[in-house]
Amino acid sequence: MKVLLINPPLTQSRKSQKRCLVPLGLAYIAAVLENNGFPVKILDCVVEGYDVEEKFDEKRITYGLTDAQIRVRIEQYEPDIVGVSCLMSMGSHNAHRMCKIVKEVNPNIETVMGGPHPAAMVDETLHDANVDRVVVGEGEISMLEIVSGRATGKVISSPPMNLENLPMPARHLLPMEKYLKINMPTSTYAPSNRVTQIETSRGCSFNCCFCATKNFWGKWREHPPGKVLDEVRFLINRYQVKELDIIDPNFAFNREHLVEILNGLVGLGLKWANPGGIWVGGLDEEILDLMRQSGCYQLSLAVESATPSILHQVIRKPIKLEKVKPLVKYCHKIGIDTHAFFVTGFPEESIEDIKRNYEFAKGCGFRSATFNVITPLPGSDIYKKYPQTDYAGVEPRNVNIHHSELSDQELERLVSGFNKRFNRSLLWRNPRRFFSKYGGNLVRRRKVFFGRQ
Ligand code: B12
Ligand code: SF4
Repeated sequence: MKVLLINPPLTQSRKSQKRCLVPLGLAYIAAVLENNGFPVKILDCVVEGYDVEEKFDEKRITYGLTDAQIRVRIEQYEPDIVGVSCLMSMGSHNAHRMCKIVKEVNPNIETVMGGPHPAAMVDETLHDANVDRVVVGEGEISMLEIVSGRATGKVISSPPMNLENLPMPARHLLPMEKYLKINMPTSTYAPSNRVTQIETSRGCSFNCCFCATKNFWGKWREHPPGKVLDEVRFLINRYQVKELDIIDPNFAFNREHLVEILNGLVGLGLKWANPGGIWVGGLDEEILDLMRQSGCYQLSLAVESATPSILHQVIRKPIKLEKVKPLVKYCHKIGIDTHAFFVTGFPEESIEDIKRNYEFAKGCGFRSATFNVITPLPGSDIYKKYPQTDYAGVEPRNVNIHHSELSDQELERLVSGFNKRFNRSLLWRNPRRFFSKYGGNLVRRRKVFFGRQ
């Protein structure tokens, strides 16, 4: 049984920073299959075709290998099973296109789709005749069951794993040097030139209304710290990694786990960030000191809303707003840069509530901030209330839930104004920091305007 795992090309707004991340989920699945004696390859269309851009529509591009190139790869390898990853709803059309190409090459190849989007939209995904099966939840055990011929039915799921027994991701099946060279990790601010992704835990025990994590992964679970630190040392020795891009959804959830990992990182000479956003409730001065000592250069604080009723009753994030300003001040004192995440535009928010987010971010002294418009993502609780059909448009720049007092255009303009004003003011406050943060973005935009496309 030969298996090919595909990470499809990405579609995104022309204005967004392109990224190129190691598809860790596929690498974990591949490791489990290899350990059980199955031949497996990973085709990451993003890293292999990073410079190939196609117009998707007036506002968006798709980047990655072309369909013709992908077809050749499938023909050459002749797999029996192809697994296609579909993490983001806004990219689901690309995952479906991969399955179509597979079936055109050979209709006898079995296609399996997995990831948060198909797991949330099982029936719709299976409505596509090119998709034979959908995996719901973590893929390692389910894919092993499928490849071993033990799985029955079109929808396969397995209970959350004990991560202790999970092997290291099969990075040897990926062109690691290419990721390190392209150097477009999650962090816009990465100061190092050899940055790679790592996971130290899965899931989250909270259930913020806009997030798909809890419903997909279940409660927070740890990779044992000793195992994580072995993996870090391996990354340093094998790939000369200088910086970790920690992709955990809630890295600061369990203090004991966090402290053990941070203590292990001290002295290794690495830098790290957790750019997806850190839980404010897990931070205090003692932890921040340890974070700094262990190489943390930047924290993105997931504040979400400056209005307590929106934060606690609508969003359901357990944090205390009064903690934020002193934490930001302390971060700056010890040399950690700060970014803030807000999500706004809930129908329950008044215009004053929406504007309060901007003022709060300014008042706390954050160096930069992202204000997102509430996006009903498949897999999140809020999606059940506001289901969407045009997934390509379900992204935090677009208004997908109508506001009671503002038109869609007014809301979009207001929020995009926050982003521009807040981050542009950094240019005048601190030009050096502005260019170190946004230099990469500016280069990319120059390419959009003057170069390819
Ligand atoms: C890294 C990341 C990214 C990276 C890209 C990752 C990549 N390789 O393509 C970047 C930074 C580009 C990104 C961008 C966005 N992201 Co993102 N991202 C993540 C993040 C933090 C980690 C993904 C990861 O590596 N996980 C760890 C590995 C081990 O898990 P995994 O890849 O999911 O794989 C496991 C399972 O999903 C499953 N599986 C996956 N593929 C397959 C395939 C098969 C065949 C099988 C059987 C199983 C399977 O098994 C794997 C092992 O258990 C997740 C949250 C999270 N922690 O999972 C959000 C997440 C995937 N992102 C999300 C979102 C919303 C976005 C954005 C829209 C956000 C934005 N601000 O614009 C953009 C969209 C980008 C685009 N153009 O499409 C949502 C998706 C929800 C949804 N329904 O759309 C998530 C779930 C976070 C959330 N808020 O809930 N993201
Ligand atoms: S947004 Fe963060 S804290 Fe909230 S449920 Fe998702 S991962 Fe957990």
